[in-house]
Amino acid sequence: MDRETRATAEQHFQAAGAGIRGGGLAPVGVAFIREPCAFSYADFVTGFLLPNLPCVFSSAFTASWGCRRRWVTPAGKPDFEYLLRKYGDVVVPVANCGIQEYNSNPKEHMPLQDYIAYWQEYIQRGGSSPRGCLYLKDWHLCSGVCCSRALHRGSPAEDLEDVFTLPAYFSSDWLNEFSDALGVDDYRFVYAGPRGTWSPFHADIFRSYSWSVNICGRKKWLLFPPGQEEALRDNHGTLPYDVTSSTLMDTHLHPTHLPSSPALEVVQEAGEMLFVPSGWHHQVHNLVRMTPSPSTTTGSTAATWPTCGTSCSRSSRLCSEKLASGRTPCPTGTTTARSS
Ligand SMILES: O=C(O)CCC(=O)C(=O)O
Repeated sequence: MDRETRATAEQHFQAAGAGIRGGGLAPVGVAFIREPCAFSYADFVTGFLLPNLPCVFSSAFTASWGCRRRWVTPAGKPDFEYLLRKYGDVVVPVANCGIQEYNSNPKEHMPLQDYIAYWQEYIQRGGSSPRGCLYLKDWHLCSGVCCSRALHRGSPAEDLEDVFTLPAYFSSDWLNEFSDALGVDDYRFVYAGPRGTWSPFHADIFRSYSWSVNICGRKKWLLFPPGQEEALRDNHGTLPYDVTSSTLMDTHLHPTHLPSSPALEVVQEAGEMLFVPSGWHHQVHNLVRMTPSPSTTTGSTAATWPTCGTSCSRSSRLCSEKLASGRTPCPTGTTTARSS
C-alpha cells in the first residue's frame, strides 16, 4: 500500500476510535514492566488501566507462584507426573482446534489423565495425532478443584495460594467475588496444550479486563484495540474466526479490511503476565511444545472497571526479547516498549 493510502487508513481508524478508550490503531510495541518493587498500583491504573492499554509484566512478578514451581520441570517443560498425581482424575474441557463451530471449536470433556496421555502421544508423533489438535481450555481449576477439595483439606484461600497469588494490580475483582459468593462458575481459567493449539479471535466476556500468566512454553497474542475489529468484519458483518486467514485479503469478502492496520503482536514468555484491556479483541497461539496456563476473570466495583477480567496463567519457554526503542507512558522507569 502507498503512503498516502496508509495515512488515510490511519486517520480513518483514529477517528473511529476517538470515542473509545484505548481505541484506534494498535501501538507499535507493548510496555514491558520489569521490576515489581518499582511499579505501584497507581502506576498501573494511570499508565494502563485508565488509558485501556495492554502491558506485559516480567516473570519476576510471578516467581513465587505455586504453579510455576510445581507444574514445570527444571528443564522448563510441563511436569506431567506432578499434574497427574495432583489432578489426574479431574474432568477437564478439551476443544478441537481443527474444527470450526461458528467462531469457536467444539468441546468434549475427559479426565486430565486422558488429555495428558493424548498430549504425550502427540509429542512422540512429532506434533500430530489422528485425533486432531486438542486444547485443554477454560478449565475452572479454582472453583472446580481448589474449592471442592478445600472442603476436605485446608481452606479455599490456602488451595488457591498453592496455584497462584492474585497480583495487587488485579485485586479489585468483583466479578469473581460475585460468582464465588453465589457458588457458580468463576472466571478463572487454565489453558494447556501442545504447539499448534490456539484460541480463535474473540473479546473477553462482558467487556471484562483480563490478565494471563504463561507458566511454560511461549504464546503469541494478536491484539486489536477496541473498534479495530470493525474493519475485519466480512460482507455479512461477521467477525473472523482466524485473523491470520488469507481470506481476509479477499476484498469482496472483507470490503473494509485494511492490511495497514495490523494487530499488536506480543510474544509472551514463561512466567510473564499480560494485561488485556477491556474490549481488545485477540487471538492466541501456543508456539512451543507445551503450554499449560491458569487464568482468571475478575470484576471491581470501581467505576473505571465496569467489569474486569483476570486470566491468570499460561505457559511458555524462554525466548529472546526484542526491545523497541520507545518508552511507554508509564510514570516509572521500569518499563520498556516491546513488540514481537
Ligand atoms: O490462552 C489462550 O489460548 C486464550 C486465552 C484468552 O483468550 C483469554 O484469556 O482471554
